[in-house]
Amino acid sequence: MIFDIRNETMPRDELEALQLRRLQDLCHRLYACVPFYTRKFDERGLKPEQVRGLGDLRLLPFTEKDDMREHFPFGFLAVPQDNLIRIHASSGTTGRITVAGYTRRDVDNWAALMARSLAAAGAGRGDVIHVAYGYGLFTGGLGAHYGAECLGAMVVPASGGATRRQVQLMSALKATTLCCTPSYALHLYDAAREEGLDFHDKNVMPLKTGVFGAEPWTEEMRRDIEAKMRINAMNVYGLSEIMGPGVSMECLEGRRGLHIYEDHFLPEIIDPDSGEVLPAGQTGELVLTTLTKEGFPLLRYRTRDITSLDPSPCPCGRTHRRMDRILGRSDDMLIIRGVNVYPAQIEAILVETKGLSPHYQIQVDRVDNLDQIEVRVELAEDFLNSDKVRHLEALTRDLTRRLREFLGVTALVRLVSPRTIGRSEGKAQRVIDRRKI
Ligand code: DLL
Repeated sequence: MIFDIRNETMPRDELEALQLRRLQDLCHRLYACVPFYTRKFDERGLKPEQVRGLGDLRLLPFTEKDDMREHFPFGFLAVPQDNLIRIHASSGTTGRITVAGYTRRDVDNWAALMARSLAAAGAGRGDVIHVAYGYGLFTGGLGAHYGAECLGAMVVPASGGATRRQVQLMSALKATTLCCTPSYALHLYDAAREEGLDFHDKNVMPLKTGVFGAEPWTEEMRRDIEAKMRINAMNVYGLSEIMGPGVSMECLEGRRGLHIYEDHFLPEIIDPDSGEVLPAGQTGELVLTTLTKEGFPLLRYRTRDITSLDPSPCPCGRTHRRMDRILGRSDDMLIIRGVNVYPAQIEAILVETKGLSPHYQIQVDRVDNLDQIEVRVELAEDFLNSDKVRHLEALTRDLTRRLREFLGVTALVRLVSPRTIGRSEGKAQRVIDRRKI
């Protein structure tokens, strides 16, 4: 079903005219209200009036995640702060966090875009939408929640955790749509089997659709989930800096690529090394400009997500271009159980810890459909020679606790003897990711 027929099927020429008007308005707002952008425009000798066509987008400056970190927390605010009604943040609780603030209209727009996404997956009034994305600073839970309400469906705000109870709830309340990460969906499936709840028996588990995202997954994983749960497993994409889930979404008819809601977001694909805009169809880094956001609007935000754009018409009738599923990242960010983790965050904690050396390796595996992260780190020579060695257990415990506190994920910590982690002549191989995604 198409939730917003007028905007989702707008003829391309009309859509592009709307995008241009919104881009021009955005440039004026940013130039007047956000000193970061005033400076960037001035450095280029650019005035907002010089943006006369969508092609002029490439004259405008990029925005990087580091820019947002440097201007933490409110440097990108474009409205008086008392216009904000909500804050979300990207995962991680250290200084590397980035926040985004939403005005009333931002929250309403987001709800409508998530409602579009759920409708594209086949959900509507009368559906029971079980939301097992985490509620909190992470955008998954509340994003899906407001979208489900906007659609007029009934929402079950389960959030993450207590997996067995979740599957019982799904059966008791007759959930028809599940929103969570694809790996958690598989974990729910395993838990249901243990509870004797059969997804193939639609009287017990009437689930028909999954709206999965927040981490990379493959076509093989989709087939696996669909066969196990007998559902349509649909891909939803988004990021907290831009809005949250609902930036783009697959439709049932096409199922190849995710429609980017182009009346709200302007996509480009660039070469991540040179920053050059790539021609249609080529694979590169996705860059997004927010056309309607009021609180924290962003110009040419470098997502670091690798994909391509497909301008060909879709059988569903939506005119918004589609992006391929995310093929990778142009930086070293890992997504562990839906939480974004940078190796540099781990390194920062290790170097702060007395008794450790700077030689470490991060191993990521998927066990029983759940991500597991192990941090192996060498003890310092002088620690081994000291009488503190009997405190090894305490050191392991302390490090585990601090990694959990600062990263938001539980890592298995393994302290190893000096010089046991392989050295490399070039770049150290810090991360071994054994998940097949
Ligand atoms: O993950 C928002 C979200 C919540 C999306 C629920 C979908 C569903 P962040 O925590 O800021 O926001 O992480 C954003 O997650 O840049 C991608 O690298 C990755 N990501 C999100 N959706 C997908 C997806 C949320 N469908 C980062 N496929 C993004 C692959 C995804 N990667």
